Amino acid sequence: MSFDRLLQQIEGAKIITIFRHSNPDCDAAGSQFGLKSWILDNWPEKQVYALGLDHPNQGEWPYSDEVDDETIRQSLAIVVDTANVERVDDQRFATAQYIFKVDHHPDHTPYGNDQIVDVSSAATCQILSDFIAFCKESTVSKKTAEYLYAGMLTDTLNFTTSNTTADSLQAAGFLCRFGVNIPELSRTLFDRSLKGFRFSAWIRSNVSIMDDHLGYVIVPMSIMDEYGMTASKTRSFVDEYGHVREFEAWCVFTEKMGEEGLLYDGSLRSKTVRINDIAEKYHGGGHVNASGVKNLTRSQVDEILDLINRKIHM
Ligand SMILES: [Mn+2]
Repeated sequence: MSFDRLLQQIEGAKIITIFRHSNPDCDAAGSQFGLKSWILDNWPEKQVYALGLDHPNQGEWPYSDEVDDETIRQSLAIVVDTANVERVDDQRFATAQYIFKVDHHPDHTPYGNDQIVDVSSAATCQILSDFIAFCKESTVSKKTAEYLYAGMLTDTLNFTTSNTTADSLQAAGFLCRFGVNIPELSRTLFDRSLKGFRFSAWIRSNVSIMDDHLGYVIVPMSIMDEYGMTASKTRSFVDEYGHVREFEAWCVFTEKMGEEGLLYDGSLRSKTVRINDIAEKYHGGGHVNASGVKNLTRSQVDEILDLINRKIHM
């Protein structure tokens, strides 16, 4: 059983480094800081470091630790929520003594010495919650529980995504027993700034609609500047289109300057049609109903919209 092996590795390691993907969402940060916090709840003498250069742009998270190369070389590296090696934020993970991957994305390119990959889990935080429940009688601080709960809440969009299951709710329920402040945490994660409130009005009023069922927008750099939005923050507004009865799929593309002209990154979402196969054709990927694409030309954006639209009508 893989939970056994993860526990054994943690018990046996003096130094543990925890890595996440670049441009971390709350599941990446939550699983990373939740695991670090839980290890220290139970083994305060261990050296545990959470690494990564980028800072999450939702919720409130500690800043990453800084460690030298030698410490990483001597460590057990646990990489959370990251499907492939290229996406790990801090490539020094590869130099660690032992590498353990914990993830819920499709495992196209396994890496490391051992792994727990469960694609039926709605979040990596759900896997870690199950892991902690498996480690009976362990200490779970409120902080640990809140980090993991935050990852579950955001990856499942408040337990509404198609991969939310009874097991997800069970895992969240388990965490809440350790004192999670549900309304406060929810406000920390989902309340928006006035700036964001205003930008949501822009993104709603500028939606383009294909055949009533596909809503999308391509956000120019000038608009992101005007509203003080980064590209990744802008794409996170894709959820603004997620509650329109007529929409089967919805996308937000952001413009950027590439070496040979304008390029586009996109966030793609759908209710039921599969879109990650389309994303994979265009340097992207992700979950069945939530994927991302990068570095597209303008005509590739149109191709993707056309492919999604055709799939809706299949
Ligand atoms: Mn995740």
